Amino acid sequence: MDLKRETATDGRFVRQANRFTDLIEEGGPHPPEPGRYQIYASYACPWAQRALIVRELLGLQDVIGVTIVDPIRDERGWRVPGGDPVTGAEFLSELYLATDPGYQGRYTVPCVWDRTAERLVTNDYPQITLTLETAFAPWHAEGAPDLYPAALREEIDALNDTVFHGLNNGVYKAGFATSQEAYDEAVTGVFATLGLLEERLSDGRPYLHGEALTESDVRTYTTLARFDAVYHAHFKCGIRRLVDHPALWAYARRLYAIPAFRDTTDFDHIKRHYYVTQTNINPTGIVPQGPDIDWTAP
Ligand SMILES: N[C@@H](CCC(=O)N[C@@H](CS)C(=O)NCC(=O)O)C(=O)O
Repeated sequence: MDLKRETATDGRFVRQANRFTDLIEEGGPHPPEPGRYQIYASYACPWAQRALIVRELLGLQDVIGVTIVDPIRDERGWRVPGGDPVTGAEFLSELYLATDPGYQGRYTVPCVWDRTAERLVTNDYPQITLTLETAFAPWHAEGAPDLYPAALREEIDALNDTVFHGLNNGVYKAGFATSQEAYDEAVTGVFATLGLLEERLSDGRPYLHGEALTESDVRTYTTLARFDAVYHAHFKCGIRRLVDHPALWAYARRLYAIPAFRDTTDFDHIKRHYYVTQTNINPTGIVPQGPDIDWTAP
């Protein structure tokens, strides 16, 4: 994994911008339609798992397809084992290059392919879940949760921003830092954010915004699910573990008990992907055993 382009001169990790940011929206070139869009995702990837969770929570499985890539990536990027039934692609790069032959960034999941236009619409991960929640509302299953209720959007956006910088991307900033200062700053931010969330949940509320499950819970969960298994050691986020935060750990297990969260959490893909693929920070590619954690404990 070559991160030169995403490393600042002071050793900080600076994530690349999302190249494809078209919207799926009524009246635009990519209108919402059942059967038209395919999501490419890895169970290993926290950004992609968000989309998998939301798709299942909203009951959109028959409306939007999913192709899961192999957790191990080599220099050719993500691979579709056996080839993609929708496009025939063997590598995700084929979809990026079919859409933009001059594309030079990383070929990332999640991304969404338009089967009618035969091009990528978006790899803009924060927008993908919001699109499923809003543009696809006419196809939500009966009784599906409203993950992005109009009355709470400002609060949700604000918390998502804190969680992104301090936690979702914070662990990457710690893991990919190439200077002590950059690492120290990032890891301090990660644990400050965990502390903040721990405190927020300590009043006994089941979810971050109260009684109702929202987009903020989805975004927080995918980092928590990887925390002790990967980020604690591999990304050097070692000050404390998730299980050392009683309210957060109970909250993470509460989410794991929901099928959409549990079904899309694959600890084997997660561990093999990070430890085998990110040889810049784990040159031997050895996948550690453990930790022995019971996510199903009551
Ligand atoms: N699209 C975003 C976030 C998605 C992302 O980073 N996905 C990772 C997996 S967690 C990926 O696909 N990486 C491919 C690569 O590094 O070649 C980005 O470009 O930073």
